[in-house]
Amino acid sequence: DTPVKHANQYATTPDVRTPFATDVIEGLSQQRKRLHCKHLYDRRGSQLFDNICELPEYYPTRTELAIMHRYADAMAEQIGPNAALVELGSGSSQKTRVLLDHLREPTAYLPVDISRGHLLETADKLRREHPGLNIQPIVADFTQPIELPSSLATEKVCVYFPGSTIGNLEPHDAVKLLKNIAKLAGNEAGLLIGFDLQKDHDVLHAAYNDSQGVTAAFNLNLLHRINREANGNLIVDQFSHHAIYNASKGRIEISIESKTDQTARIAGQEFHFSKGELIHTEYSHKYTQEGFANMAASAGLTTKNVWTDPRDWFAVNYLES
Ligand code: AVJ
Repeated sequence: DTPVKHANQYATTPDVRTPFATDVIEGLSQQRKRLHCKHLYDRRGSQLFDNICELPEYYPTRTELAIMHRYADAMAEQIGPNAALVELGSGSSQKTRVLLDHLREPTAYLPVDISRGHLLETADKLRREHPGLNIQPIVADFTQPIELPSSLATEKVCVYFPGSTIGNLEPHDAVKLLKNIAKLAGNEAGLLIGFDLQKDHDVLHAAYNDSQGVTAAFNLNLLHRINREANGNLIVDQFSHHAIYNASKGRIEISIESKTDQTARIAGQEFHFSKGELIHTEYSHKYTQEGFANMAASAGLTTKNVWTDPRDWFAVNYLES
């Protein structure tokens, strides 16, 4: 007789855990609870982030897009012909379309993203728009060293890293990532990167505390994900979105706040949350142009060109090693 199997082995075998559940448990076991921001971008999270980009208060996406429209020709000129374009954290690749439309005979486009479904969908869409282009999506976490297909060994590579995604990383990790990029692209390393600039604190605060609550839904979606994928029983209504600008660190600090004293089970383990306790989920660093150039220099990258918008709210830089 075959023994009856349990529907969910993770519920009954706490030692067998998915990488996601392991990460969640590790983060929630810390003195200061934290959840890695990469986990915000499941399918639903990626959709919600796309919605954030449309919000009236969320200026970064449309500001960067305007910079791309205005200077894509100059950027293409700077990058030069016959480059393979590697995009990190490609999301819905909106800005990439602008760049690809201006690049001179790009040899390939390799979007790298952690959200598989989202990545493959956008790759398909782009294939229809650029039928001649060699498009090779790579499902990967770009904070880990990235391996490119060996077919690119001799190509000139330009890494495109838009969206101020680098702002998620603390300076030490940002430098590590920039070093990885410099290595990845070999001798002819090129990096086109977009990052958010320091500005009026009210503008920053509003961008991460929108009136429609989309940013809150994006942040709290992580709790739903834990319930679904790590066998949690968190009551999401008993938590709230929290985002403040830390001026001395030049960053928005996003957390999930517990509204009450409460206990929950996740992957067979119990966690206590005190009223007012914060679970850190994401940083969004805001730079000065000079500060960014210094950080890049410490990773061995030289700033070759700088493009910005009329209000100096966002910057796109081209760097080489
Ligand atoms: C994707 C990291 C650029 O920091 O502005 C937006 C993420 N989180 N609203 C940002 C985010 C909440 C976003 N990045």
